[in-house]
Amino acid sequence: MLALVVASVWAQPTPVIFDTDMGNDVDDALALAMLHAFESRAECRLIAVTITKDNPWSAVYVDMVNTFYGRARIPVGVVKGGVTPENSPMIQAPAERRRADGSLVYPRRLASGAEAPEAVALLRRVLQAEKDGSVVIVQVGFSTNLARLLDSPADVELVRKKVRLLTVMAGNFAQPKPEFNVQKDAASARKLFEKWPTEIVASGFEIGEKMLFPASSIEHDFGWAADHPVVDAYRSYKRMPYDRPTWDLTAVLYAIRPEAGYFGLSPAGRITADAAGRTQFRADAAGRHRYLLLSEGQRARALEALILLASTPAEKPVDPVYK
Ligand SMILES: [Ca+2]
Repeated sequence: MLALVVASVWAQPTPVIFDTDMGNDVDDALALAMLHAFESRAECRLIAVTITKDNPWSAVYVDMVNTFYGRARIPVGVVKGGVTPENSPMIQAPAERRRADGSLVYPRRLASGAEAPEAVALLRRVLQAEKDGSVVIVQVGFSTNLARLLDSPADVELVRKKVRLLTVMAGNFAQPKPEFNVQKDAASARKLFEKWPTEIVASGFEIGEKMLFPASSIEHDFGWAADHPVVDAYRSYKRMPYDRPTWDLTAVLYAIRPEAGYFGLSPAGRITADAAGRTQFRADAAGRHRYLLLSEGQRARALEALILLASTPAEKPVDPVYK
């Protein structure tokens, strides 16, 4: 009983920044839904979303999802001169949906990503406002924004002071193959692993690949909303039904519940990346990097948590269905 009281006094919601290439794969959308579930449970506080896909629909879609979950106040920052500018139906189709009367199915603040602030300035501003050693950053796209934050010594100092942990979905620690998030902006990924001043935990390609988000969950677990922007994204990304690896979701789960035993951890070491987008890990007791491990015994429990969190009803859904 005493332990419960103490826990409730001390368990402050983790301030989180979500840095995403929203639009390139549907796991980013499910990962953002998980963060909203964690915020509803007072386990996290989403202080900003920053985007590394240089497409105007990315910020619009993120803002739509935040608004859908009742959190339109969350600032969204965008990359300038970033990679993967191509359009993507998973973000554009839900953003363009309208009702018979012409109104948007998913209202939002931003009409275009062009209205959003630049990501690095936003990162600086939100970090300055938080307590020292408190912020967790989850990077599930390219390293463009975070690498740019390392360009000024004052910002490196700011990161060192404010950030407790950076989790990244990046790399492959099972096979020496290029991984998309590293490959698309390898210069920034290399800089991040070389210079980022806090602990980094990486969820490699091989972790999310072992746990597939099931199409059946999309079809059955989101019935609490007549229209759901994440369901629409999933249906627009590929032809249903399909199961999809949970890459970005795993980085969120570890970031918010690092002590829950969903995953194992490698020894401490140093991650490096080459120009082709391959990562390498060298164990080193003085290193600040680790990567996630997943045993057969951990797999079912972790996947169930990902599904339950991604499909958790909004506190005040925009368009609730009471059946
Ligand atoms: Ca991603």
